[in-house]
Amino acid sequence: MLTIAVSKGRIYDEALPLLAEADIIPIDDPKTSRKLILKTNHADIQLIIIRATDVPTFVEYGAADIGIAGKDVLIEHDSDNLYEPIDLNIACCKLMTAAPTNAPDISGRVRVATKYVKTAERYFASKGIQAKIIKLYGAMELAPLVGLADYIVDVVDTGNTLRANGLEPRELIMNISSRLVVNKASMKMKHQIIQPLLDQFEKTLAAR
Ligand code: PRT
Ligand code: MG
Repeated sequence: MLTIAVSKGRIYDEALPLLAEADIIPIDDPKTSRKLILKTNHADIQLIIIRATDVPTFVEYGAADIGIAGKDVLIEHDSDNLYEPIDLNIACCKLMTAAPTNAPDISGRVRVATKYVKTAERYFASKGIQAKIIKLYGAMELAPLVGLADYIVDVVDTGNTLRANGLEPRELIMNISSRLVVNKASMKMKHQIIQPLLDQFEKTLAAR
């Protein structure tokens, strides 16, 4: 059995055409089904539907052989125990700092709300800025509006969410896309099934 871990939503939506090109077609639709394991047109290939931030964990421990995860999630997960062979160039966005529109720069210690704690710590340290990082699990945009933080670190696509909350993007930390990740043991043990899949993904991406 080959198990592929993906998250519901934008990654699933953008991964479907890639999987289809590799002749992997899920039988159930996660939008209408509550199933967390989706059968495919192959009896020996299944998809598991999990939270985006959990994908590297499932793949690292071998509960999934392959996964698709955003680079934002992968750098925050911060593990050497995963192969990351292919940039799928899907679910693209930017990891950025943001602050209330026109707010002056803060001198001295800043407070930063984010779910990307490690990444934010590294970023502000690399800039020589002292930062108190405040871990949140969502609605980061709210933090500066209610005085919890001076900045947020979050992924930005259109910028509409920032604007709707009176915030503006400031510094680009990193361009983000989703990557294929592979469990190291699976790469060896299931090479016969995984390698052709990787080749097909490469081929599809090269033709885009
Ligand atoms: O939603 P959930 O809490 O389950 O987890 P998640 O938000 O991590 O998952 P999901 O599916 O929303 O995102 C999965 C991956 O998609 C992320 O890890 C990113 O790599 C990538 N991605 C691409 C994005 C976006 N674009 C994006 N715009 N992830 C999140 N957003 C959110 C952002 O957090 C903000 O709330 O969308 C809002 C900003 O969008 P704009 O268009 O208003 O700028
Ligand atoms: Mg989300």
